[in-house]
Amino acid sequence: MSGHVLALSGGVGGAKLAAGLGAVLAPGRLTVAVNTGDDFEHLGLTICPDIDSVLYTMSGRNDRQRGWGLADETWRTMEQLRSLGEEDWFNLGDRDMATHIARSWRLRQGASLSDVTAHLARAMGIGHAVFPMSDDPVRTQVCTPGGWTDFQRWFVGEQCGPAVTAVRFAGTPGAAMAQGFAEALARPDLAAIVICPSNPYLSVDPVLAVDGVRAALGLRQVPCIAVSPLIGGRALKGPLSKLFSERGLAGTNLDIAAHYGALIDHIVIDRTDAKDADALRTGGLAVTLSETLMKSAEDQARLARAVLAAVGVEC
Ligand code: FO1
Repeated sequence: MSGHVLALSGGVGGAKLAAGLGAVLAPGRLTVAVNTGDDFEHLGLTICPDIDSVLYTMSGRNDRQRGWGLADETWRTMEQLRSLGEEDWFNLGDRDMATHIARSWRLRQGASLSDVTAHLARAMGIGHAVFPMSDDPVRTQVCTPGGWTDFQRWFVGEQCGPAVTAVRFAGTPGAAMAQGFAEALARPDLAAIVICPSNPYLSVDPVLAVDGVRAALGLRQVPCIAVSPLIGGRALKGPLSKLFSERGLAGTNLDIAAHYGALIDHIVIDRTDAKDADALRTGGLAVTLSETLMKSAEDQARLARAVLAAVGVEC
């Protein structure tokens, strides 16, 4: 089957699969709806880390070593800000800063986040649609022993150190799906929905918390396939494995599948986790084993092809 593909993505890992899907699908066949729960205002700028990761990775500009931001980055503005006594816990590269300035300026002129993101995607030569999950502000907050904290303060400022007892998405309910996201979900030629290998609690749940998303996924007429962020039973980067243990969970693919429940029909897991396949199948899911590590653009495209083949979508 040909048709359109809708991908739900968070930052780094999700962005890599989004880039792979973008590379193997003809221009215009992919819509990526991106988590904006990580967004925040910093030094007068609107920062949208997951949108940035998706745009930079889909356009091949991302820094693979660091995992976020642009390749070939310099940090002179940051040094200068530090010397002026400004906050320096969140690093803004010189070239990356241009994205935040352009976004903030256009938002201040009255453009929506969808319009600004579409403009940035076009400017970066991306031939697919990239939308924020919502044009309304949604802010992920984590509850730690010190109380509720904004996501980036905990993630970058505290290096994910304090234990998390609860997560909330301020602005939900009440945040509407971005029009482009809602339109992609309703397309008559929609062939599949892909949940990218992002953190289910911190990156995918905010997307699912947007008004109408869970209901629309519940009524889907097409397969919804999730790609597990686990490799060898652990998240490669980020706090997912820590969050699992803080919840008293073993943190295997069974926990990922249980978390998504009836929202998914199919899961792609890494070959190193083949031992989980039988139990997942017994639970009613179709399972595809693949190499899910994405070190290069070729890896991204290979995994994208495996995901699309698993749900019978031609590329
Ligand atoms: N992540 C860090 O670990 N440290 C940083 O200083 C940092 C700065 C940053 C600036 C712009 C941007 O778009 C992303 C940035 N990130 C940084 C990544 C970001 O905090 C997280 O990777 C995501 O929010 C989680 O998906």
